[in-house]
Amino acid sequence: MRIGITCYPSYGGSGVVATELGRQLARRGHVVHFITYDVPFRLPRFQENVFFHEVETPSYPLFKHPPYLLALANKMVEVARYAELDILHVHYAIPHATSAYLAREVLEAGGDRRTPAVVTTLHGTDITLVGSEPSFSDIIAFSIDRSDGVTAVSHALRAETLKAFRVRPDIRVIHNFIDPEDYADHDRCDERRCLAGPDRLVVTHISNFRPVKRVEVVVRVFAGAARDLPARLVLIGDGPDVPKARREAARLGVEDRVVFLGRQEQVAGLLAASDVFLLPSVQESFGLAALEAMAARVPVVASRVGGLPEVVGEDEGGFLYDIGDLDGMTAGLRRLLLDDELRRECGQRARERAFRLFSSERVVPEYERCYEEVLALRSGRAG
Ligand code: GMT
Repeated sequence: MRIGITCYPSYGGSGVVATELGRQLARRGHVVHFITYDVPFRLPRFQENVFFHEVETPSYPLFKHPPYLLALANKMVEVARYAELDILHVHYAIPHATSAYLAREVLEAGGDRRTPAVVTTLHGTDITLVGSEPSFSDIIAFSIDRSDGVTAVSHALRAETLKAFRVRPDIRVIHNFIDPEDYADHDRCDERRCLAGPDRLVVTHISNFRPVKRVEVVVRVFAGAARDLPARLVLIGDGPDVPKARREAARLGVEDRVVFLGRQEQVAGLLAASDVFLLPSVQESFGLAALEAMAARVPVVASRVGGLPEVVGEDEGGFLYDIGDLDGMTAGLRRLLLDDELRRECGQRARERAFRLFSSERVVPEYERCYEEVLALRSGRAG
């Protein structure tokens, strides 16, 4: 198939999933065209069957806000014609599904022989945070309904979407995935030495440091659990709440044991050099970072919210706690840090679960089936 993929190319789970999906599809013989405003951050320089088309948004003094939605729609039309796309797979309802709808309308109105089917994948923030914003809700619902196929990254997100919007119920759940090859056992001594420094244990957190991630809670739970232990907290990523995390570390007197690594493109090595992964978010439609940690044999301590129970499993890939239960979370982290055997067992179970339920080999064919079904439906309608 010839597949156009649009996502947010910046640091974030949805961009990672879209990029990895494109790479996997290309490996399986499909031709993939990324249509985004920048090269997706995990896209390597060159891969057979993978092409990149940059969306440029004109900025005239007249425009207070450059019209990205329109520039993207126009680029989608151009690429769909030139590459004869079968599928336009957009990650995020707004504005991507709206642009894709518009592009398809333009192609149909122009009498193009071939118009791509639009598949929209919901990742969460578009529904749980942005979707609750009344100024976007009508357009989100419309764009979901006008897609030829819709997927959500967890059952929890599907349920949340149907609760928040009056939209079609045929949203299929296709979980996010990891490629086990990226987590093959390597010698991680260098990363380990750098991360652990003089300490023995490494607790890791990865996010975009937005309020939904509760990075101050990450620091608080670490400080409570590891105050008297030879452990350090490694924070990976960047975002608006970095200063909050620094302040909390200073307030709790653990600033010399908290390391801010900033954005890192390849996290598999860093995760493999970690002992426990901490994710106390208030909302997480899936929690890709938790899955990546599990694949790297690292047990997860996280909130029991959104899609995290589907990913981590109760007591399988780690321990989950209700949002308000910070004492429980602190005790769970401490238990894992104190007990080497429990940590090893739990890490092993986490990896087995990640490989068993969320491997690319298992999940990517689900997207292929979804594409085939929407194409069959469209040609049925046309016939
Ligand atoms: O977590 C974020 O804030 C980033 C956001 C994104 O757009 O990349 O992540 C969302 O999509 C990821 C990939 O499907 C999920 O793993 C995250 O759980 C989801 N974030 C939230 O629901 C807050």
